[in-house]
Amino acid sequence: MRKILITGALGQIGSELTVELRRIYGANNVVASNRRIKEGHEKLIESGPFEIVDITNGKQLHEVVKKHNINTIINLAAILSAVGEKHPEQCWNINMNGLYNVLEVAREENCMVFTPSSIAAFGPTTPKDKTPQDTIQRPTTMYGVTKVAGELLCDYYFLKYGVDTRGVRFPGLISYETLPGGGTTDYAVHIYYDALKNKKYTSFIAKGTMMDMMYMPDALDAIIQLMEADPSKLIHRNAFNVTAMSFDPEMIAASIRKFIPEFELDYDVDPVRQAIAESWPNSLDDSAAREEWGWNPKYDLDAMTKDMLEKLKVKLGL
Ligand code: NAD
Ligand code: AKB
Repeated sequence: MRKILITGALGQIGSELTVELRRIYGANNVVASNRRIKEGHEKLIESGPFEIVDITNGKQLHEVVKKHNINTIINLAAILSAVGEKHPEQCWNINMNGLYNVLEVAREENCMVFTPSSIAAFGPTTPKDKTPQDTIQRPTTMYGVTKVAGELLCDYYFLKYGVDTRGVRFPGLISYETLPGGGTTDYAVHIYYDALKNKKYTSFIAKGTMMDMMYMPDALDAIIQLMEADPSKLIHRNAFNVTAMSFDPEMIAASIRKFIPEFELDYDVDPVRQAIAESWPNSLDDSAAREEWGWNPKYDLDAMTKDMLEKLKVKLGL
């Protein structure tokens, strides 16, 4: 029986993953945690056990793991790329020292650990198209540095201590439940809100900038499928390339125009986030994930746009 602790559970992924895991494993077997309570998450907090856990506080984390007999930690607490460039020291502390605490507690209490990596683990010298699973990883952001180091640290804990660590390199995730937490791919979420509210969006990412993306239901499937995968089949563990689509701002705008024909897109490019985007791949090769644990996303760009617009319309009361 799984007893799961989710760190950073009130973020973009955690707020939806908690609900899905509680549906599958039972509400009492999924402990949600975050370093602080965030407004708008009352329903989630009341739907099962919830604890305040700051992952940079190893003692607090350890106590909660012991209190709930946790055997699986899904570590979602992190600082993302754009915020990470504003606060590199905080990004290093949470993403690295926090992960170290998670792995140490997992080693002592015999827990499995799932930690997402990112397309940010690649850099400007990585092959840009169909980026292979095993390739050059020399990122130029603090976030990317923590993601590569995190992948290596997770491998180390598996090889040295036998901790069952697993992870995927997520692309930009698009969802309607919780806004993204300060990344470079966030434009691809904001565009849907503005399309519905104003029929117009000003992109901080330039025309022609291709990045991998994925709709949240597929991201949740990726986490659950990899967590449940037969360990004897896993060659890569930390971390698998996964993707569902690759587009630039013009392509997502064209998809939105299929549902809102008068939608307009213009640009006010942010040099910091644009430089980050340009250092990342255009598209990933995710064949290792497909071969080793059956990864197979369901949503392409138009299917995602249709669902996003329908769900957001209801959410925004439009
Ligand atoms: P998010 O920023 O939306 O949520 C992170 C959560 O962690 C927030 O609720 C925040 O309050 C919490 N947090 C921050 N510091 C903490 C600490 N010290 N202790 C405990 N909680 C803390 O992030 P997300 O989008 O849900 O991402 C989760 C993971 O997935 C991260 O590792 C991120 O790098 C990775 N990822 C996300 C995306 C994406 O597009 N969302 C893409 C690739 C990888
Ligand atoms: C970000 O833009 O920082 C994240 C990511 C791709 O890791 N969405």
